[in-house]
Parts: sequence; structure tokens; C-alpha cells
Amino acid sequence: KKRFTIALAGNPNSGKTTIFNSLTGTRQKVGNWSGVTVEKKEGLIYRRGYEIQLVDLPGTYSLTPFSIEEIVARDFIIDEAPDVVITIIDASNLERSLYLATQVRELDCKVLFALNMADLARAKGMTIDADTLSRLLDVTVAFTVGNKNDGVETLLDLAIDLAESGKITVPERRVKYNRDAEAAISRIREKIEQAGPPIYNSRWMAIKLLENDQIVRQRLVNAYEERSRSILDTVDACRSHLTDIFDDDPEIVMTDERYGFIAGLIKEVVHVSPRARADIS
Ligand code: GDP
Ligand code: K
Ligand code: MG
Repeated sequence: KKRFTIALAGNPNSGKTTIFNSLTGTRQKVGNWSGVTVEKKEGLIYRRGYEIQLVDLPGTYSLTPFSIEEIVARDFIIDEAPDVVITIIDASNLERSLYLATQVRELDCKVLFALNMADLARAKGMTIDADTLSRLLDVTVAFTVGNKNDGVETLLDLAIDLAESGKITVPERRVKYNRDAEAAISRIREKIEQAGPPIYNSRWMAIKLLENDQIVRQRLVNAYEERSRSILDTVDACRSHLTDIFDDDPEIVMTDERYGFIAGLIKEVVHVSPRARADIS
């Protein structure tokens, strides 16, 4: 039997569990993620000749390993390599949602965006240009209203199409950091690639190391052992160089730049009707 795993990622209250329940019905298993007290929901779906395991990831605002939920969600995507990650976006809270969604898009996985809460976005007078968002991030985008079960079956269909399709694509539009950070990313990447086949997308690893991500650091040490020493020396030198330039931690500067990138995206894809604008102010 052909099998797929599809994971649902999203902010808390984005409608993840609503969509999960509507797709799995009663075929659910509720437990805990191993070693932690975070609830894990899994369900089985049968469609188009496939047995699909659907996993409801913990709700998070980011994929930085600051909370156990973020660690669980990110580790699942990296280690279990689900066939597709559906990112549930609260369309009425686009900035917060895209902060997570763009981070998921940067991982080596097939991603599908669900613009959920489409009814609330409409009520706010927001029109979201899904085609432009789709083109800019090279990702399939579908509208859903989870609590009305609207668009949910189409979403699953698109996820199966994506699971069946070929390779993972890298989006043309992605966060470009300041010149000094980009130079540091290139240097670290080079060091990683010299040490052997990268354990993960080397740009992503370089960014995480520059941000002082302790989990990625540990994974690097585990994978490369003594060869990690010279990579980490470069990372530490780059970090202190950037800290001198910006008088701030690189991760703070880079987070600001990610928000800048999202603000740019929103400018291109969201239109607010003049009347709604007047109502808000
Ligand atoms: P989760 O925290 O991401 O799992 O979110 P839930 O699935 O628990 O949903 C949070 C709330 O939003 C619930 O009250 C849902 O009924 C509601 N909800 C889910 N999808 C939609 C939607 O598309 N539109 C509206 N208006 N409410 C929704
Ligand atoms: K909830
Ligand atoms: Mg939930």
C-alpha cells in the first residue's frame, strides 16, 4: 500500500486542529511527543489509493528552538521528513503567520500554504492575492475556512498532488540578509561543505549557526565530530565580527530583517479596501 505522511504546522489558534479533525474524523490517536508532555495527534486518511498519516504539529510562532513546541515541530520536519508540510496561515493575522510560514518554506521539505480564516480576512476588508504569494515563494496556496469545512478537501487533494510530484524547489524570493551577514553565511557554508556532505541544506545550517542555534550546533558536532571544530571557530569569529559591526547580536539583526522581508511580501499581496481602512482607523 502506498503511504504518505503529511504534517500540519501553524500558529496556535490558526485552525490546525479544526482542519485535522475534519480530515481525520474519528480515526485519531492522541498521545505525547516522545520524552515531553506536548500533545501529539495523529490520524489516518484513505484517499486516491493512499494511506496518509496526518500529524498535527504543536502550534508555534517560529521555528527557533526557544520553546519545546518549536523544537518538536522543527525536529519532526527535519528528522521525519514528512512528504508534505501544510502550513496553516491565519489569513487575518498575516504578518505573524508568515513569520512561521516563511521559516517552514526555508526547510528542505515540500510545503503547501492554507490561507485559513479566509472569512475573517474578508470581513476585515482584506483581499489576499494568493497567486502572487504563490509565485513569490514558489509554493501552492489554497484558501480554507476550517470551521465551515470549506476548501479542506481541496487542500488535501493539493497535498497529495504535491507528495506525488518530483523534487523540492527552492524559492526565488527568500530573505536576503545585510551584506556582512550574507558574507558570513557564505564563509560558513563553504566550511560546512568542505567538511563533508552537508547534513542539511548548508545555507540554512549556516544561518542557524550564525544565530547561535544550540541544537544545530550540537547536530553539527555529532555529525562532523572533530571536523566541526574549525567550522565553529569560523562561526564564532563571524558572530563576534557582526556583533561589533551592529552593536547587537546577529540573531536580533537577522530577525528584524526577516520581518522586513515579510512586510515587503505583505505590501505586494494584501490589498485593504478603502472603506475597511476607514473603519479600522
Ligand atoms: P489550533 O490552535 O491551530 O489547533 O486552532 P483550532 O483548530 O483549535 O481553532 C481555533 C478556533 O478557530 C476555533 O474556535 C475554530 O472553530 C476557529 N476556526 C478554525 N478555522 C476557522 C476559519 O477558517 N474561520 C473562522 N472564523 N474560525 C475558524
Ligand atoms: K487552540
Ligand atoms: Mg490545536
